Amino acid sequence: MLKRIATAFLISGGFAPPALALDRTPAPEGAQTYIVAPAGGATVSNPVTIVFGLVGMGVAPAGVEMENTGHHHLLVNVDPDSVDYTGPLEATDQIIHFGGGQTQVTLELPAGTHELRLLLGDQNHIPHEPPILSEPVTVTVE
Ligand SMILES: [Cu+2]
Repeated sequence: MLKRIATAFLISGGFAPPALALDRTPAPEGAQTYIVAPAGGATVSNPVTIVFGLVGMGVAPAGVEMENTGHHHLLVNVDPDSVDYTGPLEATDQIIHFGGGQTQVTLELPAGTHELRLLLGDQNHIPHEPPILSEPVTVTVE
């Protein structure tokens, strides 16, 4: 725990009062998330159904504290290096939360090529330590 606070302190590059720091949840060994569908390189048309896969953990809604669980976030054209893994994930057009515990979504994507990833968050929307981040899947929307 001390190590985690120290890491958060270093990454934030400033003063982060430990009393306010939310601990990151340790990821169980071997946990992985992945995009089941569409397949990488697929050309698809709207609406696009994206199916979320998770092994080594369970899905639980946001706000539910249960060991070895989390909820999915879909990253659309997000550089994973730009994500702040030390706190709650933002909710944007490109970082979509599935706090209800959903395991798939059907959505409209603009025509063009998109890079999709899944990132699991804990009950507080904070990525696990280490982050459970999928490999990217690139799709082209007609
Ligand atoms: Cu979330």
